[in-house]
Amino acid sequence: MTTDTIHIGYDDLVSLLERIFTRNGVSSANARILAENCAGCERDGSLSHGIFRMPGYVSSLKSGWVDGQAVPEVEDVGPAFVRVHANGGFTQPAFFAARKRVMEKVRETGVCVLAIRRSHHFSALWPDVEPFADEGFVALTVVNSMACVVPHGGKTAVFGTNPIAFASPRDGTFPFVFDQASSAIAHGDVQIAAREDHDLKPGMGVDSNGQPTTDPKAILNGGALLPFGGHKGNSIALMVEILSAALTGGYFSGEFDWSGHKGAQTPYTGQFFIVIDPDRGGDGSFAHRVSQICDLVLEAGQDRLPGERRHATRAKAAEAGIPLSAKNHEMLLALADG
Ligand code: NDP
Ligand code: PYC
Repeated sequence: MTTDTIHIGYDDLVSLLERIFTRNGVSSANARILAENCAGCERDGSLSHGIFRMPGYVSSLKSGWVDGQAVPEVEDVGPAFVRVHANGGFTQPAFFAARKRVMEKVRETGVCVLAIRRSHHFSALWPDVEPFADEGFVALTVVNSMACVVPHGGKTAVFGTNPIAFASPRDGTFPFVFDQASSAIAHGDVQIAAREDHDLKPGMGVDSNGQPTTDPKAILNGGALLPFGGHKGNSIALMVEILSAALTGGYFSGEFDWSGHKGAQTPYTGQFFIVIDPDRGGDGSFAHRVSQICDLVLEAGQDRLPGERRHATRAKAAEAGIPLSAKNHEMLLALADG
């Protein structure tokens, strides 16, 4: 094995990931969607949800916990409301199945809510909202995950790392997008820190005795994460449970039982979206106004806006290819051929 880095084109990475998914029982339509999503994360430098996740996808599929062949059922439940039953499959194919109907409703009514249930989300959220903003719409999404976050002042994990992502068009450049966990750190980054043997910053988690720790292994082995920002992040995490599970009809982060599926890693929960046409009834200045506030933030001294690092990484990958360590490339080849 070498320690060199190779550079792979986006399309080649998608094909390789697609092969891994189909080899592990995912239908070809679902495999394409998941491969594009995962390759997009790697290309943009969302490394906690790029190819790092492939062994987890495979392990969950092999355990029988998630149905790679699932065919989602889309239900039209109101002039501005779409529900999807994912039938135990991944969230992204369920989202794709509903996307056209959601867009039609946003064009018809100015707004649409999308509630997906009985679904597995194992990725970043920005790929779910950025395309709406590319088409001129504002989109917000939340998803709950697996119980590993203790409520503020609490003793046992109730919440998932419950991310929230928001996308808005703005003038003259790529959309404003942020995508962040409501825990102090994403679970994926704790796993990466444990693998690379480095400590976390203080304030991110507790050990199995509820004591603050910076050791990622202590968090992973019986410990838990904390919400970001104390009681304020706590309320966001709770809101995510309400929207992603109570409203959609999915499971809370601590409610599903995967103990009978050794190797299962994908949270079996729900996802909520709201998509808005910002120019409905307005004067058409929305994207310009968003640019104005973004400029004010930068002029006030913020280094950069969320999303800028991803887009810079994406631009670099378009020129030079997506960098993969030889070790990771070998890992993918082994999953594809092994
Ligand atoms: P980060 O803290 O890395 O980043 C959060 C957001 O802040 C990003 O939009 C990022 O933009 C932006 N940002 C980071 N640093 C700065 C800065 N200095 N100035 C301005 N903006 C900044 O994200 P998390 O670790 O909280 O989450 C990582 C990923 O994990 C997310 O994609 C999330 O969706 C995913 N996740 C998925 C879960 C699931 O259940 N599927 C559960 C939990 C997390 P940029 O990307 O450009 O750096
Ligand atoms: O990184 O916290 C995380 C996470 C949970 C589920 C998928 N990613």
